[in-house]
This record gives sequence, structure tokens and C-alpha cells, in this order.
Amino acid sequence: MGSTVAAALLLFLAAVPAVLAVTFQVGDIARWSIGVNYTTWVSRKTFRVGDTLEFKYGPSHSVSVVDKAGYDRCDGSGATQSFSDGDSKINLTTVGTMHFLCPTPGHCLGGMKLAVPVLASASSPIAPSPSPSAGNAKSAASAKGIMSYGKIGVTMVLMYGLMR
Ligand SMILES: *[C@@H]1O[C@H](CO)[C@@H](O)[C@H](O)[C@H]1NC(C)=O
Ligand SMILES: *[C@@H]1O[C@H](CO)[C@@H](O)[C@H](O)[C@H]1NC(C)=O
Ligand SMILES: [Cu+2]
Repeated sequence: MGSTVAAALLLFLAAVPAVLAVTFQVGDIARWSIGVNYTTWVSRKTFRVGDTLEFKYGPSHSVSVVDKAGYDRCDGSGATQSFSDGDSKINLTTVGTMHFLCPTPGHCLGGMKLAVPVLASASSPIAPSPSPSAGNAKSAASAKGIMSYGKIGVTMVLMYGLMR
């Protein structure tokens, strides 16, 4: 019985293309805090329209959405949105770079700033023109392939657990 469920799950995950929206926990286990290099964090990921950023943080921190100038100068005075609830989810709705910082004095200078490049949704009809970015498109495609292999791997571990 368990293995039937697991097999069905495996079929389901294998059949669904890996274009499902992703929720990224900012900073992973380090969360939104001082001392994390968010440039490095961003560089290992691909963000797309439809994905969500989740900021988790303690009461000394907040999240402000700023423009590039604010980001560059660590100036949160022009923030278009601010969150202080400790668990803030931000939907990535448009292509382009989104900028964030922590408005607590000194924290942005301490590294709490984040610039997230948002690409078009993988299933978007407005695909980027294939000519100059063909290499990018190709690596995005292989990243997706890796993602679905990851899902299958997780499923297999689940399956193994259920069959024991
Ligand atoms: C973060 O790491 C990058 C290299 O990945 C480096 O260029 C940058 O200076 C670092 N930023 C900080 C604030 O340490
Ligand atoms: C983000 O998207 C989710 C699911 O699509 C929705 O429930 C939520 O209200 C959105 N949040 C904002 C701030 O728009
Ligand atoms: Cu802070």
C-alpha cells in the first residue's frame, strides 16, 4: 500500500515539469541576519516571476523594499514597502532586479542588503529572445533538469522509507 502511494507520487513528480513556483528562504538556515553575504546567496540561485522570497528574522530586523539607489547607499528612506512581522513573504511578480535592505541602523552596512535578479517565468509566453541569451537559456534548462532529478531523488528516499 505504502509503495503504491510512493509509486504514484513518483509518477506524479516525474510527469509534472519542474516549472512550479519556488519559495526561497532568504539566507537559507542563516535567515535574514547580519554577517551573511547575500550576494553569494543570490549567485547560487535562479529566481523567476511567480517565485516567492521568505524572510525570517528576529525582532531587531525588518525588511524594506528599496530601489537600486537606496540599495547602493544603504538608504531605506525611500522604501516602497516595509515588513517587520518576522516572517515576510514577497512575491516576485515582475522581471528585473528587486532590492531589499534591513532599515535598522548599521544593519545594511553590516551586510543586510539583497539584490535579487528576477527572470521571466519558465512557462511565460514572453520568452526572452533566443539569440544572444541562448547560452543562458540552455543553462537555465539544465538547472531545471537538475531540479527535477532532485525531486525524484527525494521521492526515492521517501519511497524507500515507506517500503521498509
Ligand atoms: C560577498 O562575496 C563576494 C564574492 O562572492 C565579494 O565580492 C563581496 O565583497 C562580498 N561582500 C561582502 C559584504 O563581504
Ligand atoms: C503572493 O502570492 C500568494 C499565492 O499566489 C498569495 O496568496 C499572496 O496573497 C501574495 N502575496 C502578496 C503580498 O501579494
Ligand atoms: Cu537587521
